[in-house]
Amino acid sequence: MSKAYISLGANKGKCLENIREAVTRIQNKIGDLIALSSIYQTPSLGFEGPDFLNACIGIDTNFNPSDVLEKLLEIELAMGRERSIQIGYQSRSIDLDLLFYEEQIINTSALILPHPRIAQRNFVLYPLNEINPELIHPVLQKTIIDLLSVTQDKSKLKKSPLSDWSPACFEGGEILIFEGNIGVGKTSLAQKIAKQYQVPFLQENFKENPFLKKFYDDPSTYALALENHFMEDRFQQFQTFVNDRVSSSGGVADHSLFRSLIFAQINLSSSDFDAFKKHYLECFKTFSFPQKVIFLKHTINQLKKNIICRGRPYEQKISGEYLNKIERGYQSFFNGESNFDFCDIDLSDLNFVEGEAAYQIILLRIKAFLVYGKNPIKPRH
Ligand code: PH2
Ligand code: MG
Ligand code: MG
Repeated sequence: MSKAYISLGANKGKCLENIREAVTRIQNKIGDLIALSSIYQTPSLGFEGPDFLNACIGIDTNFNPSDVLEKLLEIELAMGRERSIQIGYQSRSIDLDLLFYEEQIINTSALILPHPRIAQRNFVLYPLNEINPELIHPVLQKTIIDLLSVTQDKSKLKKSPLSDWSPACFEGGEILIFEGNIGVGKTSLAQKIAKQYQVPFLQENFKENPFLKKFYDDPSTYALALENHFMEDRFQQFQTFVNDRVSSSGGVADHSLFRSLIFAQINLSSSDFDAFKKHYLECFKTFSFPQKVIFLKHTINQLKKNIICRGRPYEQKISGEYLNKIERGYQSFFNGESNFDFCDIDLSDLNFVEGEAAYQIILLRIKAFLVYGKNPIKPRH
């Protein structure tokens, strides 16, 4: 897999739709989306014409640079890009430029890499800086953020008011769910995202489960009561949350309904689990809702640290072995799942609580997933 960065621009026709469609086509034909900038409204540079909308994306691809270029041109053509023999730039319905392909430097008549005018163009530098400020230009040997600070381009960019790819997921009333192991950071991240997008937030009601403390003291005695209580509570909470939303706007939750299945399978005897699952499926038949799921991952060691750090006394007994079992439970659940969109985000080198940069990277991934969720984005490493 190689990393490539592409600039998208349009100043003719339905620009926003064209840019969105181009990203979908790139994702289907060239590679997985790993980062997606905001959309900027930019004055046309180098010729008289309407303002552009510009954005940049990062992808992981198995194609070589000239194949990527060829496919970008095919997409431009398929989307009705016209090139006239007129000299100089013309307005265009879509323009897709290959900016970088790993650190490759290429200089042929068909392809120049990196793209020769990156450093002179705010409409490229701004969105690139948003998705990877530390990316090094292999010819100029400067980072994007450094290029931005010295560029001669004085043009002013506005983050497009149409922008942020307006998460279609929320518009359509879907619930974005954060899932993952105990202590992975579901609540903190989900809360931050809900605030960012100003959508309602549903938080797990764990404090009111009277069996939780008892379960950690004596798992086998209290497992069934615990899991039943959680399941009923979760169905009830989700029902209220989904029904109460204003005009079916979306929402964010820090847990799922299926969390009950994953934990129950680990904690219950197999006969208890069979009955439990039957009950779950019956409830699920009468109540389900559109959802997108983000599966957060962390190392077991970090989970343990987080659990110590948040200091809930009854959780301090949780063993690495139990956390491992839960992690495997999630893995096998997602491996078998095809009923909803999900993507995983590995938080092991992304501390979003302390680092704003890490949070921004996570946000970009989530945005890409919300807009183009059909093919889950892959983690960078
Ligand atoms: N593309 C050009 C020339 N000028 N100006 C803006 N603002 N955005 C562009 O994408 C752009 C341009 C040539 O491809
Ligand atoms: Mg161009
Ligand atoms: Mg071009």
